[in-house]
Amino acid sequence: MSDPVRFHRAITRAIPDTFPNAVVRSAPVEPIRVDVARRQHRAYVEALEALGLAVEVLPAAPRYPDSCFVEDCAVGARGVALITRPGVASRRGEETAVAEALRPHVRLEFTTEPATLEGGDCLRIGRRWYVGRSDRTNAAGILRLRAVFEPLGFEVVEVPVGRSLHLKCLCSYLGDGWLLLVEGTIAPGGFRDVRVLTVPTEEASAANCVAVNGTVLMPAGCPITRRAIEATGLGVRELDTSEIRKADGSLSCLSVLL
Ligand code: CIR
Repeated sequence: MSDPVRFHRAITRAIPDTFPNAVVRSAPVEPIRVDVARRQHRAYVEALEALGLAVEVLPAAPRYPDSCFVEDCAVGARGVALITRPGVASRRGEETAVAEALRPHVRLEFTTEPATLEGGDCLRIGRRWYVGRSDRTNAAGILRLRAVFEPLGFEVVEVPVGRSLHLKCLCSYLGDGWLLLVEGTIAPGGFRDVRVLTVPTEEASAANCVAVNGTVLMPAGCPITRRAIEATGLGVRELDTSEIRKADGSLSCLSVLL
């Protein structure tokens, strides 16, 4: 995990039959189609493989409807993974299988009550962690992140995310100093040493991208953001996320990258 946009391995987890019971902030207009969600997940795994990553797909865990969103279960850098404690009770326990998958590759640290922390709130840019203070990540969770990563040379910068689910619903780091950020949300000045690519409100879902080895995986159907990313010289590949989005997820939440 030495460079945030150079990765060689990904941990993912298959979509369970119970996926339609995922935690959502408002019920989708159309019900979640599990078969389509699985196809979209498979395309995501294949896209990571095509970018050179060894992808591990953990078996589905029907007891945890949200368990495909592995990003929330671990925060990793520099050979260490901090296993989180999710902010919603129904997701607690998902992190165990993710920890076991990471154990052969990194040193594990853990998060205990009363701390809550979710990986969707943790954005790494070089030697800084930006961490969203959200309904899912509390002050004790942020303290835990500091305790694990400051001794490794990281600065931890807290960012209020307002009513957003996670920090990474609003922004993604693409590498080369480029930060995607939804207009009118977090003040760009809150991020240091970056060049901001503004995502228009009507394409807000495009703010959650996955940058891997020079290519940006982005949600399909956001042409303004796509053109802005392409203008940086980075490669772009669009992925359909319609069913994942119905469960309040997007691309980054589907993997832990090492
Ligand atoms: C949840 O509410 O926890 C899930 N339905 C969605 C989690 C998405 N995670 C992420 O973006 N990191």
